[in-house]
Amino acid sequence: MESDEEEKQMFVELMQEEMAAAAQDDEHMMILGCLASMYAGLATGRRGGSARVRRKCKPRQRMEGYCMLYADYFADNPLHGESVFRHRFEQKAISANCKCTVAMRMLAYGAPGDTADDYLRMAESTALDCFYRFCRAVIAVFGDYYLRSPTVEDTERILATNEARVTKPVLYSKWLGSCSYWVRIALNIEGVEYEYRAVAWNDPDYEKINPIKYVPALQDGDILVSDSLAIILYLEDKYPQHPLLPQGLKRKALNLQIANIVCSSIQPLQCYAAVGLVNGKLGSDESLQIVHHYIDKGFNAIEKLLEGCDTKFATGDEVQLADVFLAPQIHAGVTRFQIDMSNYPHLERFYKAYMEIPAFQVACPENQPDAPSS
Ligand SMILES: N[C@@H](CCC(=O)N[C@@H](CS)C(=O)NCC(=O)O)C(=O)O
Repeated sequence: MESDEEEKQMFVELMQEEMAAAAQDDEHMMILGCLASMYAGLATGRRGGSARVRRKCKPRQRMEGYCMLYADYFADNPLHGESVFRHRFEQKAISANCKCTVAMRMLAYGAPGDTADDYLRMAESTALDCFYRFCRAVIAVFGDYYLRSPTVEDTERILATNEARVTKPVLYSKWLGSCSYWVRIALNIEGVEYEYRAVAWNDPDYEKINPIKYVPALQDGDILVSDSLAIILYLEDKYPQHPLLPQGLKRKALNLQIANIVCSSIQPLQCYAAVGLVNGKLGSDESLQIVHHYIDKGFNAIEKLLEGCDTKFATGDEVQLADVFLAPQIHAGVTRFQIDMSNYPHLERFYKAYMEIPAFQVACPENQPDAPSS
């Protein structure tokens, strides 16, 4: 529409049309009323404002637009029903996603309410409203659990987690014992830094760590494991990046078999003989004979199990569980019990290879802080 005059003229024509129509219902009266008030608004002229400048306006046909909108959705008998109205108009409302995003951005970045305007097309007051509603909903749903005071279990768990984070595992060990030596090798292979705590003979407090009073024991955060095989399997689970047990069933079983021959069919029996010697119940020759007997029995069995083996280590070219147990047992045989390893060619070969590996060297009894200096 180009000018007020043309607009006035249009209202006049529309009113004449409406008045000429036969309709006498409420809707008709309402349209007439609207047209009349719009015409009156134009007729009284514009109030105040800056000097009027002629500007080119698009002919928007506002009146026709108004009448169509009214007839389509707001009349007593509208063209479209309520569901069409809701579909067309309500979806223009701000979506739940936008509302939640605004609230989360405000919480996460500490962003003020007016920053949502550009990206999410939301006024500051709406953003603040979303924020409060979101927080109230979160508190209503999760508040009972998360806003309660910490329980004893919560506190213990938090303290234990923090302690484990900052504390290295503690290995209770004795320098000479093969059982501690196995675990030291495993810890070194896994690359676990640990605190070495030497256990004195007959230390009465040690019973609190391991009720059977043997070494080794490992305190890892709130987890206390004793018995060497249990500790090594615990490390195996905790540090899967350096597996000591192979995947294949056959090789895995062979590793466990060799490890167990050492830890239950050689070490304890040789240990009893050594204890008999220390207690004066056995003479040194008698004691050594018993040690030789059990070592020979075990080593022979392992040699048979490994018949034809041409790998670098017992069950392959990588160090595995069998090697972790064999190295200390051979070391004890050679350094303490005068075992002639040429009787066990495979084991002799492996032993040379073990002694080249830093993880084994560092774990040697003579390199432990409680080892005698000479
Ligand atoms: N099955 C246990 C046996 C432990 C064991 O016999 N440890 C020996 C040292 S190798 C020990 O503590 N002996 C008694 C002592 O030294 O007082 C394990 O493998 O950890």
